Amino acid sequence: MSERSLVLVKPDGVSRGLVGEVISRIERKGLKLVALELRNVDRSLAEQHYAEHAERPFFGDLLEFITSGPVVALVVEGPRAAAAFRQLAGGTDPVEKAAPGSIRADFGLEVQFNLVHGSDSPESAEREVKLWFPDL
Ligand code: FUP
Repeated sequence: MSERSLVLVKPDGVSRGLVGEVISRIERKGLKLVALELRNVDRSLAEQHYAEHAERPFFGDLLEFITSGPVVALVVEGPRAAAAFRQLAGGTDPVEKAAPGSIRADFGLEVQFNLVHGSDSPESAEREVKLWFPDL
C-alpha cells in the first residue's frame, strides 16, 4: 500500500544549499516525488502547519523561523512514506536524538535549526498534504 507524506526543506536547509542533498536521499531511498515547490511561507500557513505546537513556549520562534526565507515543499510517495522519511530525517534534536547518518545528524546542530520537516504519521501527512498542496 502506497502512502503520501509532506516533506519540507526548511529555511536553514535552503540557505545552506542542502536541497539537492535532501532530494538525493529521498530518491535513493526509493520514495517517489509527486510534488515539489520552492515557496515563501506566510504566517497563516505557518500557524496552520504547526497548530499542534500553538501552546508551546517555542511557538513564536518557530513561526518566525519558518517564515524567514523560502522553503522547499515536497510530497513523497511510497510504502510507509511518512515513517520512511522520518528515518531519513532522524530525531528532532540533531545531536541527542538523530541517528548517525540521518540528515539532521549529518548536517544539524540545534533543535530549532534541524533542516527538514516530515509528517509524523499517515494521518498528519494527509492533513499536511492538503494544507500545502490543496490541488494535488
Ligand atoms: P519533528 O516532528 O521532529 O519536526 O519535531 P516536532 O514536531 O516535535 O517539532 C517541530 C519543530 O519545532 C522542530 F522541528 C523544531 C521546533 N522545536 C523547537 O524549536 N524546540 C523544541 O523544544 C521542540 C521543537
